[in-house]
Amino acid sequence: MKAGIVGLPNVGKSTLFNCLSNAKAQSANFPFCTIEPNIGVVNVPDLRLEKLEELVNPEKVLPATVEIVDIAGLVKGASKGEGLGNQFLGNIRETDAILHVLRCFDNDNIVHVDGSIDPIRDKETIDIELQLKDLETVEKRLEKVKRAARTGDKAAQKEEAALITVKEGLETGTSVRAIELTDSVREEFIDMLQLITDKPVLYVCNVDEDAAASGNDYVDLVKKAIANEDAEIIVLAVGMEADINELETYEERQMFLEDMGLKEPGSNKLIRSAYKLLSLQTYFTAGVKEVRAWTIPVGSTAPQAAGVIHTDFEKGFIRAEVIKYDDFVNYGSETKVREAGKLGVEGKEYIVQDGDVMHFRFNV
Ligand SMILES: Nc1nc2c(ncn2[C@@H]2O[C@H](COP(=O)(O)OP(=O)(O)OP(=O)(O)O)[C@@H](O)[C@H]2O)c(=O)[nH]1
Ligand SMILES: [Mg+2]
Repeated sequence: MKAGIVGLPNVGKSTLFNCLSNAKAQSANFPFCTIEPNIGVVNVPDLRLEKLEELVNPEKVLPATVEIVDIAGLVKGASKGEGLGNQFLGNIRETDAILHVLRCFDNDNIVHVDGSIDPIRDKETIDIELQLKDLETVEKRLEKVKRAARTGDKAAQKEEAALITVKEGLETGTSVRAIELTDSVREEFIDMLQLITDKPVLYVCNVDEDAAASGNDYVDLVKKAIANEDAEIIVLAVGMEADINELETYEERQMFLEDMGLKEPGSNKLIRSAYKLLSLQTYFTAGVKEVRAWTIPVGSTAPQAAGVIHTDFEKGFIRAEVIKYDDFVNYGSETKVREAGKLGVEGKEYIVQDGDVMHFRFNV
């Protein structure tokens, strides 16, 4: 999974990047601090993986990962070449989700490019720039398709109609994800354009330390504004989280969190929300060589899940041996689960459940 961070300049995007990833991005109190995109890999935190490690004692443990891309801030007019952000929007075209950072904290010392704190206005500014960027993509495609449509090409005519619907939606300020299109039209003509406003979005309200646990008035406004959007929202004190991430030991970090009235680091919360937003879940493989977490869409069949490891596993799928995570932990080992008759043997139709410990049989 890959996620791109967007927002106005100086709202805390690179600070968020730093609290998620171990790669360090430069963050500073001036707009357009970031020019070249920062790319980092974040391990998906999962306590179950640690438990499996304890039980299996493998040579190595591989958590699921998420790739994060932090780009320059966007400003009004970005799509017309204002600021820096627009030229980097291409870097988030290939992501699966957008993390939209909104400044929800007061602080006269931290410059706001539009002079005041107003997350709703900021959100609109960004939405419009992203929509204009998509409009550019759609218009380019439309030019090509129009020619083919004029020659009587039926598929081109269908595509032309779809593109015109999207174009008109974007022109009236609607993000592509909210434009009414049938699933088949989306699949056939729209998905391949990788439009930015078609991607699922997670709003990250960046608040002060004292609002980390319970939010503030700005957050309430954002919640209201996005009530009709099919989006996720989380509240994070991004600056504080980045400080916590700097601490050396797990114990130190835990103590800091407790002092702030928080149970876990914001990065956990964020990744959980992103999984929910994208309807993703985790299954495990647990051998002595390697214990590993894999990411799959909710509803995946056993062969599809196997395909994430290797396409041969999917093509040559015979069956899957499945242990429920709780059984693995309660019985303590694969052998004991087997002896207790709790190991499931599943075929091609099996729908993998979150936390399943899987072993695939296949031939190539
Ligand atoms: N008080 C406070 N300051 C913050 C918070 N988050 C970020 N900052 C500060 O805001 C400034 C800008 O943060 P960055 O993360 O560099 O912002 P950015 O969105 O990446 O900015 P550009 O790269 O310029 O687009 C830095 O000085 C941060 O320390 C926060 O939650 N609270
Ligand atoms: Mg930055």
